Amino acid sequence: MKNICLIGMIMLVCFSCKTTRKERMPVDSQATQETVALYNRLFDLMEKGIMLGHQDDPLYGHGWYGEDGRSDVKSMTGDYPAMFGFELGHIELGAEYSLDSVYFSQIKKYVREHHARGGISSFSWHADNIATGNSTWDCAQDTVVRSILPGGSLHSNYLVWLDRLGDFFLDLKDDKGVYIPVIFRMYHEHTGDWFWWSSKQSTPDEYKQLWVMTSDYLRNKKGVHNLLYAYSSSNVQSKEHYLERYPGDEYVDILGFDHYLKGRSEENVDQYKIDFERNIQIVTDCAVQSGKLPVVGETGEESIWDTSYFTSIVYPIISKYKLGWILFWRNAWELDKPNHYYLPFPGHPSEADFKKFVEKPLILMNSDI
Ligand code: BMA
Repeated sequence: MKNICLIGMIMLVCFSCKTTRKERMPVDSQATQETVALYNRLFDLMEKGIMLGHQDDPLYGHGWYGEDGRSDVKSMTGDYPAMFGFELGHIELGAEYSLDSVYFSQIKKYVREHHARGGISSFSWHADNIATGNSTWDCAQDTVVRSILPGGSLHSNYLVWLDRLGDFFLDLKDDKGVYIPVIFRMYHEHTGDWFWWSSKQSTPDEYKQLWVMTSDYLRNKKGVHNLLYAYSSSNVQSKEHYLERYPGDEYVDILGFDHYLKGRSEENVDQYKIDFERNIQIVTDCAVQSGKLPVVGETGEESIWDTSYFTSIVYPIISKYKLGWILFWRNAWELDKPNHYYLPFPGHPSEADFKKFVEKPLILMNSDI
């Protein structure tokens, strides 16, 4: 009898552990079953390692544009990154292509292909400034967010933009017509001051309202239920700083930050290491407390001057933490941006270092997931 009780108790404990592990629910209570599965898979994958992400990876790279099947990462390592980042800027205008001259139809195609081989896609959105008609970086006013909130003069115009955004997500379906779950890292780097939604351009309360309005509209009005929502600050100093504009646990699934190594001096490298690690510490602490997934939303060193950047700067820091992924920014194809790349390409002096980084068992590529 005693033994039976003991076995029963063990089974109960195991069962409840299993159910707790399976019970991670995204903030959208109507999230599709594939979206719930993706959220849980992300936590499982985090136990295995850190996924490599690269912005716009299959669309173009250093010195090429629109060559089906090509990727700078694949050319060097033989595999795609586990995660693709994509950019939606200008979807709000009803344009056919993004601010980086990429057709949205091509983005959908690569999301589908990547999904079919087990890969994951994440989206950023450099939306234009609706008040001036200028770019996302037009941040001379501190009234744009206020004007698009309910009651604001541009509210209804902005809802048209959200309609177009929502329609894009609703068009992400696999060949059986099932919605493909993706990550939406919206209104990113908001603790900086270079976007119209940033810290000098809106109050914390306005930013939170913007977040809530956007996700409520996508979920409840547009019926978009294939998104996981990622919150991604820029470089922050403390937990309080990180959470100052946080819309709340019921609106965010994933916690991240964006921070870059800028400049070639030793001093800058040292400062980057300190800032990068502090941000990882803040994000992982907050994520553990709230049960969210911690990630590095964006990072990199433009042109990768430091030929041991990946193995001697990034790896020693990230390998101390549990992180869902680390996403490196794009390798621009534009002829007027020859130095705008954040991962190497064949023949680049940092290629060998990047390959060593990717070969680490902790770094997960497409075939590892
Ligand atoms: C920035 C730069 C820009 C680009 C924008 C959106 O960081 O790469 O050239 O237009 O992201 O992708």
